[in-house]
Amino acid sequence: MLKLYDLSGKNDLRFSPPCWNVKLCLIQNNIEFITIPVKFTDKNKIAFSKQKLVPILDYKDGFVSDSWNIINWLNENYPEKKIFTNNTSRNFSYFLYHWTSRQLLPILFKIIAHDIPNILEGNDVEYYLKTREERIKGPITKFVPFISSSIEEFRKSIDPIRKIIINNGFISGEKPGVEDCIFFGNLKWVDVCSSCNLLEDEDPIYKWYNSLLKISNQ
Ligand SMILES: N[C@@H](CCC(=O)N[C@@H](CS)C(=O)NCC(=O)O)C(=O)O
Repeated sequence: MLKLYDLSGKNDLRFSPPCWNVKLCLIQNNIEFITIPVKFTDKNKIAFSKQKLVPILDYKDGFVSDSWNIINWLNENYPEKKIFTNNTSRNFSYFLYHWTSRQLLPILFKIIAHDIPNILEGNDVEYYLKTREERIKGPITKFVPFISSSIEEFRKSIDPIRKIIINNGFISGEKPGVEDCIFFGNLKWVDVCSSCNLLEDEDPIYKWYNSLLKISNQ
C-alpha cells in the first residue's frame, strides 16, 4: 500500500496545498493509499527522505518527494490511469505546478499567514513563527492591513482559470483531471486555515471547488 507523508496540524488537520494536490489525484484515480501525519517539527519521521518537506510518497521499493515528482511517478507506475492524458496535459500541469507554487501560494500566504498559528499546536507554533518571520523579515501579522487587496489580487490572477471553468466545466475539460488536482490545493489551504471569503459564492471557481471538495472527502 502506498504511504503518503502528509503535513498535519492541530486535531490532525491536513492543510498542505501540495499534499492535497497529490491526495486528490490519488483519490480521483482510485489508487489506494494511507497517509502518515507529519508535524512541522516531526523532521525525524521524514529523515529517511534526506530532505525536509512533504509530500513524500513511500512505495514498496523506495520513495519520491515533491508533488510534481509524485504525480509523474504515479503517471509512470499506473499507466492504465492515464493521469496525464497526453503531452499537452503534462505541459499544462507543469505550468500549473509552477504558477501555483511561485505566484499563487505567495499571494495566499499574505492572506492567511497570521491565521496559521491557530491551526498548529505545541512546538509547531514556534517553529512556524520563527521560520516564516525569518523568511518575510517581519512579524507574521505584517500583511494583515492588505488582506482585502491581496484577495482582490488573487481573484484577478486566477481569471484565466475562471474562463476555462466557465467554458469546459473543469480545468482538464469536461471531467476533473490532474490539472484540477494541481489547482485544488490553493483553495483547500485557505479553506482549512482561515475563515476569510476568498471567493464570492457566485464565482464559478467557488462552485468548481465545492465539486472537487466532494471528491476529496470520499
Ligand atoms: N515544491 C514542493 C513544496 C513542498 C513544500 O513546501 N512542503 C511544505 C508544506 S506545504 C513543507 O513540507 N514544509 C515543511 C517546513 O516548512 O518545515 C511540492 O510541490 O511538493
